[in-house]
Amino acid sequence: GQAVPASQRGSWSSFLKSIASFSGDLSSLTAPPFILSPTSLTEFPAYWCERPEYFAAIADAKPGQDRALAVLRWFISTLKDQYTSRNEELGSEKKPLNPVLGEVFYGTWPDKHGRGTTELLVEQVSHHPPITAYVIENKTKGLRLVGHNAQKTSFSSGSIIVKQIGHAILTIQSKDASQPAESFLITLPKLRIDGLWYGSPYIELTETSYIVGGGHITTIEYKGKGYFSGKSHSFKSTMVPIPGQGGAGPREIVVEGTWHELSKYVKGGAGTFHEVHEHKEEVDPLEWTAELSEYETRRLWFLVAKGIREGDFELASREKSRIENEQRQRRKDEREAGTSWQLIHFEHEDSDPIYEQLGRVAKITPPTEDFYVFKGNWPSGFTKRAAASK
Ligand code: 0T9
Repeated sequence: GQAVPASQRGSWSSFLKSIASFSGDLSSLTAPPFILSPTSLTEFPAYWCERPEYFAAIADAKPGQDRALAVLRWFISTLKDQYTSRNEELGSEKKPLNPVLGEVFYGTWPDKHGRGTTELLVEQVSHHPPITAYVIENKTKGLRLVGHNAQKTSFSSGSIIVKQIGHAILTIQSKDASQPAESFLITLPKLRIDGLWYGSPYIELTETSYIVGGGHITTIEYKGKGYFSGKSHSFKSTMVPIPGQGGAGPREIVVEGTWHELSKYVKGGAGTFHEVHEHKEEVDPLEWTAELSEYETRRLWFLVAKGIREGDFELASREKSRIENEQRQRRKDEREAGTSWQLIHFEHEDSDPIYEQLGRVAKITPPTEDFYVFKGNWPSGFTKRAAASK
């Protein structure tokens, strides 16, 4: 464990032992201070849009294969931020703060070069197990991404294996209002967390994820060192027309490369498919107005995050315990009153017809998944801000 501070070696090795003998919800295990991140998982959905121009470009692409390629390009453009940014900014993967039930995060990316404003709304819809639901919307472009995330973790030969549960549905409003909206199903890759022994964990993506819609199925295979290209963070995506819905264009498009740097067409096209540039735009959080909940993530975790950032772990752990005790008390009060916590922005459904329909086409398993439907109730802070920026 070279990366582990000498005073925390013991607690790191007992943390690793508890991971190894444990499977399920890792978020509830207590980890040594050096590995704690000051950011809650409710902020993670912002990674879907740190390069808002690629999101907006989906609406501008011609329906069919061009649009399916635009969705793939946007998806690939998000992976570097989703899976390597903590390493780049904090030195290694870190353990995020475990959101409380009802925790929310709201933010925007400004309009630039006519791409439209993009809005983000996130709500923690379950604490045990942790489930985060989100919406990302660009109204100017008629784009809306709705999804939810949970994880199942296990331990295998020194690595943490994370199966992502949940999916996202991207809806594109047609410019011709009489035409129906188009939907894409996006599934999520599996993760392996390596480097634990040395105290410098990092993520590698493994297995397969899918994008289905626009008449096409894209299968994305992920490999680490020593496979397609011998490089870390490699992928190979294969796009084929949905049988009977192909339309014009080459039959099969294959792209290969690394998701954090450069990928190229190897079939059905030529040259660069996508190069990840350094310029990303972090989301601009809505201010804590009185109207925003006391559970706004940066307000809720303010002192915990301060403690972690400034190395005042006594402050961090005292505040974290205060938040957790308050949660236990709330749940107890609800049980005694015979009430239960009501979701703010979402409604839970046991199945998702779009997942079922598009998933069947690509033979995605499981054949059905639950879903959190967005109620459409954006807080009015978004409208105020949009008006102010004009
Ligand atoms: C959705 C993403 C997800 C969330 C995180 C596994 C993980 C929690 C979930 C999957 C985002 O779109 C993408 C990126 C990173 C994922 C996290 C990495 C991580 O380590 C944590 C887990 C729960 C841990 O904190 C494990 C213990 C820790 C000491 C290892 C660094």
